[in-house]
Amino acid sequence: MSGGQVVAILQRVNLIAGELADRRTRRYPSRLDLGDLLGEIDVDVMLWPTSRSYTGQPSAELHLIGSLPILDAVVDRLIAAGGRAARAGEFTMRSFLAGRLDLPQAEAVLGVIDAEDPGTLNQALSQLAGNLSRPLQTARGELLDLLADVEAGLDFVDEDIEFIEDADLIDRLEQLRNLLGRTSEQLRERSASTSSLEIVLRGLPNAGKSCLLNALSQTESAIVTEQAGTTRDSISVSFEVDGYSVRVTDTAGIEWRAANDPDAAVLEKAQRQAIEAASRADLCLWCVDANSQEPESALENLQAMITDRQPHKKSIENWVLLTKADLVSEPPKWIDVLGSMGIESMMISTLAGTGMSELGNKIAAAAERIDATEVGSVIGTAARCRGSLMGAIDAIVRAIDATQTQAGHELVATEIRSAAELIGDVTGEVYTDDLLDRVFSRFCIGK
Ligand SMILES: Nc1nc2c(ncn2[C@@H]2O[C@H](COP(=O)(O)OP(=O)(O)O)[C@@H](O)[C@H]2O)c(=O)[nH]1
Ligand SMILES: [Mg+2]
Repeated sequence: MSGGQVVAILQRVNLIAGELADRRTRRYPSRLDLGDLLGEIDVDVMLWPTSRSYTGQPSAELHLIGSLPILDAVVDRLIAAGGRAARAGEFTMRSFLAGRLDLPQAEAVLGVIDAEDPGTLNQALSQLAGNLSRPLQTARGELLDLLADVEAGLDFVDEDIEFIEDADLIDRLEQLRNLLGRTSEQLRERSASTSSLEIVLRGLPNAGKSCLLNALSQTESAIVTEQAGTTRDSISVSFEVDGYSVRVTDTAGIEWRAANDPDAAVLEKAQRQAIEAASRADLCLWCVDANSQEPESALENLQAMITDRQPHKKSIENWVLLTKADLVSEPPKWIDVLGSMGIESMMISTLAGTGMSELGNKIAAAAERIDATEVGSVIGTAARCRGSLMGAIDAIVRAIDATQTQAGHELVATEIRSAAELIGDVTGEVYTDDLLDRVFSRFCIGK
């Protein structure tokens, strides 16, 4: 519970008897009568009676047995006594409004709650500890100081009094630019390390998967031969497409052998690894040689595999790539069959480069979609801040430029002010209801 009425409500339901002895944070062992059916239960009340609490308001926690009917009854009693249910993220939002947390820290609270692995938890904890906010607040304070100096100079322009030398101004702006550059680089690395688009290449042996991996990543990571069955272990390469990080995994071609075949065991392992990789992917690219005369049954197999349940991911995308387009004069007839099955397909050639830039664009678009839907909270901070930080850096660069070219201190002041405002957007110094809505609606109730 949080708010000015906390103590009054606790007194009304007799969880706290009489007046408080003092204003200290303490535990009140107590009992609450829930009527004939549920009887009287033990409730430990932890009370923060002053503004020295998480939310910056009088707050209380009730510790009691966690049975749903009892919890419901207790909440009903508190509401009847004048409380109301908290909205999603409201406790953290009150903490933010009380100035106890800034926005990156509020988002980090959500990050701590949502963390699914030690790496993300560590990022969230360091963000909560202010590792992101501190440099930003320093930068904003420094910008406001510079702004004061520059504007003071403007007031005394006739008297020829300078409050700050141009060389000094440039020097300090450059330091700020570097500081913000490092911060935005950290944010970029952070989102790259956690939210890359996972692409898996699947298809028959010799369909051109390994060539595609090499072409997409512009590396020679996978061995390419005319011999079918060259790739056994899955190979992953990470790289960037339009600033989005993607990771492509090349897998062994789809192939099974009779149990008595000497290669059966290794093939089976390779197949399992490929299926496993595909089930974790965001995007599965099914490579089919455009030269092959795909019989109806092969297409149905492909469709079955594509529509097969993907247990780990809800929104996996599947595209079919018709490879080696340079060897055919026109698209094979069965490309229409794919269309009628609702499967998206495109022709490519890694040799001639056909369709490769289109494929790159589509991959970037998919990465953008994933980036928008899968943002974790701490990553959410990165996504929310990226634009503002880049904008602030640009404004500082323009301020440096304007100083160097003697374009006038009015212009310099405008740029510095806009940089400070953009950083204020990030830390939540300046905020709108929309922004708060976007940040706190992602929380669950009671956090
Ligand atoms: N003409 C042509 N040949 C290709 C193309 N892509 C791959 N190949 C050839 O097809 C064969 C199998 O390629 P590879 O990438 O190893 O197939 P994978 O088994 O699916 O990994 C190799 O001989 C490649 O040179 C292409 O776009 N055009
Ligand atoms: Mg291969």
